[in-house]
Amino acid sequence: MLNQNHTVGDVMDHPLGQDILLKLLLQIGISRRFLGHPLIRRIRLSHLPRLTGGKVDEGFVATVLELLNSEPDVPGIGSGPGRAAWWKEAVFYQIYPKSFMDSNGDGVGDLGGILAKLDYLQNLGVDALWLTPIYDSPEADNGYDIRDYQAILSTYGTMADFDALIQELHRRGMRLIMDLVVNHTSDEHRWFQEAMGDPASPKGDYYFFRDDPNNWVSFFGGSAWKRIPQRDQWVLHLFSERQMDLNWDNPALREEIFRMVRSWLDRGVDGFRLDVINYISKRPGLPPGNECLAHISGFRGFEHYFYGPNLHRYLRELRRQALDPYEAFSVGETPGIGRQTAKLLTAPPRRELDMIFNFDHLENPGKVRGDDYRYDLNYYKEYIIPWMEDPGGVWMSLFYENHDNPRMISKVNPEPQVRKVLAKLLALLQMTLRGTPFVFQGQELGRVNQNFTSMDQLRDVESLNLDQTWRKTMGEETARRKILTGTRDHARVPMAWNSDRQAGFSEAEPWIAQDQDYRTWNAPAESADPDSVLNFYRRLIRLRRSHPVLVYGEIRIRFKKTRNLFLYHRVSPEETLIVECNLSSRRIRRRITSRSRHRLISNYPDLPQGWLRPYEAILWKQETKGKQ
Ligand code: TEU
Repeated sequence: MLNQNHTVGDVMDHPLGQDILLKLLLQIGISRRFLGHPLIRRIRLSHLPRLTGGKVDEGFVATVLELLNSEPDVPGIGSGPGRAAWWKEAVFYQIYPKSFMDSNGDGVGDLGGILAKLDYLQNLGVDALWLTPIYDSPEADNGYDIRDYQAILSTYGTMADFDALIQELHRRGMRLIMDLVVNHTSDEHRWFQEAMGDPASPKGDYYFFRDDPNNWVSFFGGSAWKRIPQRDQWVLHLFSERQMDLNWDNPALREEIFRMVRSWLDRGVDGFRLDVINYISKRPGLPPGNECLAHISGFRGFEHYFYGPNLHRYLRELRRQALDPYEAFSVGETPGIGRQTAKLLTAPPRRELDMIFNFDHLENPGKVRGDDYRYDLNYYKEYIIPWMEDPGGVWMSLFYENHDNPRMISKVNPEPQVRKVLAKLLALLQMTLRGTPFVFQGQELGRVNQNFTSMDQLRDVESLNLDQTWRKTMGEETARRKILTGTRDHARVPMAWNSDRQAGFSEAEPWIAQDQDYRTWNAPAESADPDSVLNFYRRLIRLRRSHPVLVYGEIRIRFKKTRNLFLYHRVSPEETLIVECNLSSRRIRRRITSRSRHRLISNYPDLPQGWLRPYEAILWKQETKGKQ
């Protein structure tokens, strides 16, 4: 048990402690090396409040100690790729159904649209699809507010359409994972309706009703509590006020969830992406959030649910009772989970999750979504190295984009002249690092952010709510700028299926409008151009399939400290491939030659000489002596 007399070094030696401290440093933009300093390591926790002038108070120390003492386990060792699995070999493709393809002319994408585009996806070479929620929902948060887990939202189609989609995917040797949103339901879910109407009913305890709210805040702005007059009480919602947090401590609720999960697996689903799954266990009593932590992290109360006391137990139950009997795959969306706790959540012997999504690489240290800056890819390299070198049983998910974030190209370098090489550099890294790539729709076309200029172009509940909250604290203009920069809607505009009006997405006015970029950057135009981003993805995905070393091979990173150069070997007894990249927009000196190497793919037409050009990226095959 750790206490006040232990030191910063002791906290760093604890898996959860290390993750928390590194996360906090990341948030304030201080290098992790700071915590390795012997003098810092020796500081006693009880001295922190005085030494930091109150920036870290006693409550902060007590909260961190409580968290640490709730996790007795330490990650195991072992760094190999583990057993073979389809989901390690697969390239996943994330579909945001609402914006993918509209087959019935109502301006909203649907299952029929996905079905109609399976040739495109198969041709791209992806193996598995992840669909964001398509369940029945009032769509307060585009489907992440589920009203009925057993039904399909009518604008997306019917259960028959869904069955047809699964069947057609399986016929093509492809797989489907669904989004499982079980941290919360819609306020229109019948459980919530029943709980609201009758506290004594079996569902009365399915949510967090309290006589008095605590100080936790919602991710979408404002308090995390909503007044429910029928019960003369308050109810907890970590997201919008129409997404009510489920009380996983209730065993009957867990049973219902597991049953529901099994019913989808019975239909043939191959696995799930589990929405904010690390939030499901809240600390009993829902204690108030610490102000110092809130100040650093931006979210008050987070420490009481991002790694709750029963998290491991509930994940194991879910796995044992629902996933394992079907050998179903799981990838958890886990904001705030670091490298050591990732091991505790995914190392195979622990039988919890197969993979997680960690988000620490999506912004540079000290930056948040909404900050207008240029993302330095050197940070991505720095971030990924320890995950690659000390996986501890973690199989990495490799991604830069999803439906919650602006486009990566725009973050790194929005200059149009580098767009294509940069898109290809990102693709090459994603397909050759060790882990499973998740491509977000449109990424394969090299899509970039929208030129949003006013709030009325946005549809996302997060953007609209934050606008209300932030304009009070930072003023209308600053709030607007931050939101237009970071809005999730950059990723949510319709796919670019052609250069016609509505981008070939729909016959009708789409539910969200987009700028004119699709007129040139669209699927058929790129399909016809051998040098396009789309064709680069196609070739890369095929290379990944024909070179298993890219999946199961060892990874050896070289020149780790050399800025702007990212160079690594993928090695197996059969072959060695080498990735050589320039992470910057300036030319850099090469450290290897092209001799005895055969170029498999690169983003410039000719071979490099002594220099790597802006964002140049090459995949080499090392020639073996006998074959020269
Ligand atoms: O996102 C959870 C999450 O923590 C963030 O990514 C969130 O979108 C936001 O950036 C917090 O500031 C998941 C889903 O991916 C997201 O679309 C949902 O809105 C959210 O959960 C609630 O279900």
